[in-house]
Amino acid sequence: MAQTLSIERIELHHLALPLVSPFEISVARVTHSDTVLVSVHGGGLTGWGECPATVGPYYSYETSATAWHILRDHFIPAVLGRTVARPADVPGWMSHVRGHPLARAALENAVWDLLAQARGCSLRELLGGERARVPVGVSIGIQPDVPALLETVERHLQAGYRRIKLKIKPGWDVVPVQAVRERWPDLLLQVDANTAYTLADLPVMQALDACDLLLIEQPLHHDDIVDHAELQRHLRTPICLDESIHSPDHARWALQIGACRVINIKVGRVGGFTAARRIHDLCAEQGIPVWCGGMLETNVGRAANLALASLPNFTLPGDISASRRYYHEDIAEPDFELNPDSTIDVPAAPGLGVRVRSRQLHKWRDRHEVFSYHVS
Ligand code: OSB
Ligand code: MG
Repeated sequence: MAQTLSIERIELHHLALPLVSPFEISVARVTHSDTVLVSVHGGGLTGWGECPATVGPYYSYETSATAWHILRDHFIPAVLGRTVARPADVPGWMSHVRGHPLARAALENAVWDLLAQARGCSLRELLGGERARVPVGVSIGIQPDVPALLETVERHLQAGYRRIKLKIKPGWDVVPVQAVRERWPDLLLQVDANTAYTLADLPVMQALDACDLLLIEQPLHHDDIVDHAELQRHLRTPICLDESIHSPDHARWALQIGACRVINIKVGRVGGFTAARRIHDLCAEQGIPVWCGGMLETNVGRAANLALASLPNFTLPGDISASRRYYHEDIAEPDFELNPDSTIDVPAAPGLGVRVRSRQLHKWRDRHEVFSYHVS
């Protein structure tokens, strides 16, 4: 398509937005978002992207501070002032920088939003997504004890979620998972260890294997695929990789050696929509189901996740819950609601289909920087 745009200005916005309730995973306890939003301005339009870094380098090595530095000093200078015709042009402009996928994705995805708006189509359409609503579940953090866990699961089932993911760690695994399984024998249930185990924990994994789980997510080291392949050979339950898959090549290598049978695609972790879509296509060719992971995003990142999850091979429910589960006052509107069939509607308005609430942005923004392109 001939529609091109000049990238005239890019802004960075850091937000510290308190979560409705703290979220605990094996490696960290999260109480608020530590998000960098990127806005890309051109042709009178503004595109948004979210970098959902965690408070410290716990999920990956990136933090909001490293993302800010890499965006300001490396990615933004490589993109500012360019003329863009297709969003898939953007990764090439940034390919000389190693790593930093969360930062990279935020900028690339903002350009996708901008170009979708310029063409008057939704991000879903620009990505080639097919579905107008996508199946979703809820991810439940580590709880203080089993009664609290059962109560939390019950509350989310009441709210309409039909798939539950439990965070586990050594000392919080077989007992709570068995308790949930006994209480709800037919529940679509899966677990996520966020890298907390080693091959020496095979007996724990075998006990979980008997719990009729949809999948076991990232049990072993964050940059391992070899031990995962060994573990998968001992389990009936599919292993799903999250932290270990950073690119289409990582996905191909993991599948080649049998390290997993399912992949969690997070658009940030793999560096943007271009890579995310490639992983989706690769998995589809190999008959490997994928699902869309979450990083406690604001509605900006949630809209992006919904557009991605509308692609046809996202057959398992995503970690994309209703807005009210995350923040009291989200930075963008409209809020996303859960449908009675445990789905969420994919935005149909142009671009991401959400609008940043400037009052909220100013209230929660604690750092802001503007980069303008001047022809010299
Ligand atoms: O491993 O999926 C994960 C949140 C922070 C870091 C890692 C993970 C998560 C989640 C959040 O599970 C799921 C959501 O956004 O609802
Ligand atoms: Mg995970």
